[in-house]
Amino acid sequence: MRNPSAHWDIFCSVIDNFGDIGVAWRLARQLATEYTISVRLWVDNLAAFHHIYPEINVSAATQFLYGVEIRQWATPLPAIEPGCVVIEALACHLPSSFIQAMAEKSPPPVWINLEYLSAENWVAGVHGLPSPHPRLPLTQYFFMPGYIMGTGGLPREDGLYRTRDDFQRNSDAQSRFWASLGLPEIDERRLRRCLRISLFSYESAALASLLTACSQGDRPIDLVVPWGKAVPQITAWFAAANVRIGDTLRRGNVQVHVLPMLSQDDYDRLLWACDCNFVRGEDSFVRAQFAARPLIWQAYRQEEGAHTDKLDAFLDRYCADLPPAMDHLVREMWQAWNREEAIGALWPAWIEALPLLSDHARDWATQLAEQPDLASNLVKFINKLLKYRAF
Ligand code: TRH
Repeated sequence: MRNPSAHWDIFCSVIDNFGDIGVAWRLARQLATEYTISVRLWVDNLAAFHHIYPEINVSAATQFLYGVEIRQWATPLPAIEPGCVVIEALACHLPSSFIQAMAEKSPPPVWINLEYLSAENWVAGVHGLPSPHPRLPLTQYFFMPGYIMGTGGLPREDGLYRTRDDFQRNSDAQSRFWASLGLPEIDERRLRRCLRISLFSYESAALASLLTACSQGDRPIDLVVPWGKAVPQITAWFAAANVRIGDTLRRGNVQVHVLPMLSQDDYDRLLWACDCNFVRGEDSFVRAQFAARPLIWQAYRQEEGAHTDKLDAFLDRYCADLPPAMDHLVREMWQAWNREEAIGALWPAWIEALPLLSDHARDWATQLAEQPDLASNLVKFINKLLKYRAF
């Protein structure tokens, strides 16, 4: 049965990197597959989309995937009738012709401003607030993702934890996954003590210290790196000439495997399969929390250091149940990584603490699942608005 609030428009402008499209695509796909809502997703950079979803045809003006109609957001936008819901994802700005068309539609669409994620306390106070348009008969509503009740929650599709647990319990599935990535065989001796760590980061002055610490540590470490911003610095640290996808670089106790950028679904599997994950931005950060494995987050740098407030706010929540020594270690490590300071002095303690940090990561993921997810909160919020408007 079709959902009565059928036909939603979601607009996504890729400001940089992959987080904007990563979040918008997850939401569009979940609304279409779990709520049978017909979604039209407007994207201004299909090349970025193709990186995280290789099925995307970068030159198609219209294409369908998982029941989502994906439209190239060209300028000017063709004259089209807005859907009954319009979502402006992550600070993108709707074309003024489209806003005009929204104002002329009767009744006007429910207009949602889907904001960035933050663990800060003010988020719950802003979530759901209306913001009337200064000239037109339109109201926009703030929808704030967040970690606590009273916020919009986190994007988490149905069955995610079941799929994760099945994978994490199945060593054959994990071996097949590693083989599918073309990782070289590890001899048994190395395998028993070896840790696998994924690395997704921005350029960082701290990267060299991570590589040095891994190379000098007691345990062999496989650092698995999807192609991206970290590669030039890794290349420089190894004094390698020309690093390519598929290469393996070795020094001391560290091996770096350079992978292609994976599809979003395979990237999830990578997070689930690793003993620890370095993540960044917004979406990989959330997925790493759902992976129930220890993580180190590099926040997306914002003007006037706004990202440090986000970092502190998250750490306050994440560390709340940790014993003091672990609390201290997690804070020190994350702060140093974000300040791009050398992390070598903290690394042995971090490796030592991985079993405890793993237990904590699982508890944290379980706690997150006690909250309704973002799509269900959004559908509820919009249905309420549509219902009141009908009277
Ligand atoms: O790529 P990011 O740094 O994205 C952003 C953007 O910079 C954005 O403008 C900013 O607003 C936001 O951060 C806070 O990091 P993020 O958010 O983790 O997005 C990465 C996406 O790429 C995520 O959906 C996971 C996906 N991904 C893959 O699909 N395959 C991969 O191999 C990797 C490493 C990531």
